Amino acid sequence: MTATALRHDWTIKEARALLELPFNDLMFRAQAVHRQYFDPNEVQVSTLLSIKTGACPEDCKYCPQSGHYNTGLEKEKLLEIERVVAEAKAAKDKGASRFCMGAAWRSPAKKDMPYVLDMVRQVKSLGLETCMTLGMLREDQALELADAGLDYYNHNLDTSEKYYNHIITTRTYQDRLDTLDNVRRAGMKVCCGGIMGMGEDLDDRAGLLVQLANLPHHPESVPVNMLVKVEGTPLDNVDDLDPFDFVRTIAVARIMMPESHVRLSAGRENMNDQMQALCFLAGANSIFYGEKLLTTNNPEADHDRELFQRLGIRPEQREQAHTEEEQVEALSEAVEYERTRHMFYDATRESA
Ligand code: SAM
Ligand code: DTB
Ligand code: SF4
Repeated sequence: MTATALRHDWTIKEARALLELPFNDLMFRAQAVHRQYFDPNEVQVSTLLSIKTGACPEDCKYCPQSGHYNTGLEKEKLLEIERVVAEAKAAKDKGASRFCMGAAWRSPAKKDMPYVLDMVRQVKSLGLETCMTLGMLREDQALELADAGLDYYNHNLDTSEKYYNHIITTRTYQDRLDTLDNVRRAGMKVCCGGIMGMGEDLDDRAGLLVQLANLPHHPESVPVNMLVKVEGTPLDNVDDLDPFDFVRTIAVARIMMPESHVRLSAGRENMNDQMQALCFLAGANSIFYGEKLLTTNNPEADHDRELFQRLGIRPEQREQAHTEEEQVEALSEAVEYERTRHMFYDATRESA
């Protein structure tokens, strides 16, 4: 079978037609595409940590961390590097392959960059993939992060261009596209998606998917978040999205961006196991794992392990999961193994 070709010329009409397919037809098509590019029983696992919490100058209406709304959130300064590294180690021990660090900034300040770059280097040296989401990036900042070894940068478009102004007024859609361009040109992988359930209509969901799929390169990672409604934010009382419409969005993301990891992101705490299983069937193959997202709750790690087991899902292993230390250890184990074989000539020993 020839693999579905990657396209960058999707129209809203096409995306909308996919979203409106009979549910079973859509699931069948999404699963067929998924199997051309991925092992259907593997899901990538990332853990999130908020490295700077609250008091954000932006006014994103969904966000508990915006300083414009009173959500009762406790603010925190930039975390110390040792604390971040300890959290990353714990995430790795629990089975995460990627560690994502998020800061409630409009963009990183000059004084914070050296700390952030050090965090990237130290977390990476543990053998984890690294991801950061720090707000808007200039070209020079993106290059610095890439040089430090940052693998992924997360920056979401959140919704369609048409609905965007209803959700955020302190930065434009074009600002977001510019950051994505800077990240891509610096050579990092792009993590970019959006939020469903903010009162958007079908055309807005189609519009977001078209924006993502028509980028010059599809984002390697596409987080699809279900709005987590937080008291004190303007979207606290918005109507619930039909859960099937959420699953449909995942399926259409899978069809339009067949090579990307589609992440079933925020909102799993309010989804039952059956709904999550439908999302995996629709082609989601990545999750956030660990009890906390940035500031809100995520399912218990034990519950996710059990769900994976019940569904026969394995956590995806990263291709090069080895730190320098692990490589040296693996090499000395190999030498030790050879030492025990009679054909091995050991120049470090005197001949018998
Ligand atoms: N300040 C940076 C930025 O906005 O780019 C990084 C952190 S921000 C919290 C990262 C993303 O989290 C947002 O773009 C949004 O898509 C998602 N997010 C924030 N609050 C959310 C909520 N209540 N429900 C679902 N997703 C949310
Ligand atoms: C993304 O798309 N979702 C994550 C991550 N990227 C940074 C964040 C979800 C945040 C949910 C609200 C909170 O916990 O504060
Ligand atoms: Fe700030 Fe990011 Fe929250 Fe917007 S989404 S208010 S930029 S932390």
